[in-house]
Amino acid sequence: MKRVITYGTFDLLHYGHINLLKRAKALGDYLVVVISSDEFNWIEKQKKCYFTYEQRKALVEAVRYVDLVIPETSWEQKITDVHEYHIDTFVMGDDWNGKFDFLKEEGVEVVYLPRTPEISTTQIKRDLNK
Ligand code: C2G
Repeated sequence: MKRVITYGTFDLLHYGHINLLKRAKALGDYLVVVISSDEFNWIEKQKKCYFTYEQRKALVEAVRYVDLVIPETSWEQKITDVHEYHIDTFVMGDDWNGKFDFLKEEGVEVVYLPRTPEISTTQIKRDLNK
């Protein structure tokens, strides 16, 4: 059983997120998705989410590629997460390219996947405000 993990905010869930989750699941058999808590988003990423953590969790849990959703409350938890959940592969979109290579020292394969162009939560908000 190959276990994959990925992290994100996943606010206003869109096809770019789904494309990432689909490709992440294709790299193994079990996908853990770590969703940023409301506090983590605000304090660490200055992101104000439209949907609360619970709402974002419910949406991502409904995606067929996802097996488990847990909260992201710190930047540092990745190292403990990969051991606690016996992760083989860590996946992120390539806007994070190189940022998490330290996880290779934990024996984890680190994969950066191309982002889906044109779509983002920020773009959706911008378009809706026009
Ligand atoms: N993504 C993508 N294509 C898009 C938009 C997002 O592939 N058009 C990917 C991102 O690269 C990321 C995932 O979808 O891998 C989630 O994106 P966000 O919700 O924007 O996550 P982010 O705020 O980058 O949080 O500790 C890591 C952070 O929690 C990542």
